[in-house]
Amino acid sequence: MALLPILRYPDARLHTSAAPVAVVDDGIRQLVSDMAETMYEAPGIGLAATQVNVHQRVIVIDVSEDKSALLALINPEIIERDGEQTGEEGCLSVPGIYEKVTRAEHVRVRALNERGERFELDAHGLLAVCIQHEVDHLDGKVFVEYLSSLKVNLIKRKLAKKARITA
Ligand code: K1U
Ligand code: ZN
Repeated sequence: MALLPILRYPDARLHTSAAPVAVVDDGIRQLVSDMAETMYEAPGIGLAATQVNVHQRVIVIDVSEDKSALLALINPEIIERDGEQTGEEGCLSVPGIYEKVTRAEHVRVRALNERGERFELDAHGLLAVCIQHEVDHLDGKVFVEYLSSLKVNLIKRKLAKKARITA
């Protein structure tokens, strides 16, 4: 097990489009395990491999209260989206920033599990939001890119100031 360093926005590597996983092997299972440990320690409810500078299509999510429902999605594909919900989102790569984003209320996702088996999952509410947020990371998109350029510039200035203080 290992804690992985998380890239911070506006690191250009967060804009990399991740490649599909060819084979779900022990290396991928180790990545899932390290990502889960990193997500729980942060703490967060999701993490995409992109955020730990691994550009393969792997995400982990746990939206349960007691960290009892770890979900690993390998090569996730959102195959249905409907409805609309607006809620505050955070991001471990954009620490301390929470902003409202509108997303689909329901998604159906197809993915591989840690054994390389294909499965489909219907998600609503927070789980649906988290899946959309993490799949965006794999496509090189960070949630602040849904905001106005005015807000994005403010956020960049805030993060730069924080980085100067903590350096
Ligand atoms: O991808 C990430 O950066 C993780 C992110 C996931 C997410 C949160 C909220 C809406 C959409 C996606 C986070 O986990 S931010 C931290 C957070 O939300 C949280 C932290 C501790 C307890 C509960 C939530
Ligand atoms: Zn994020």
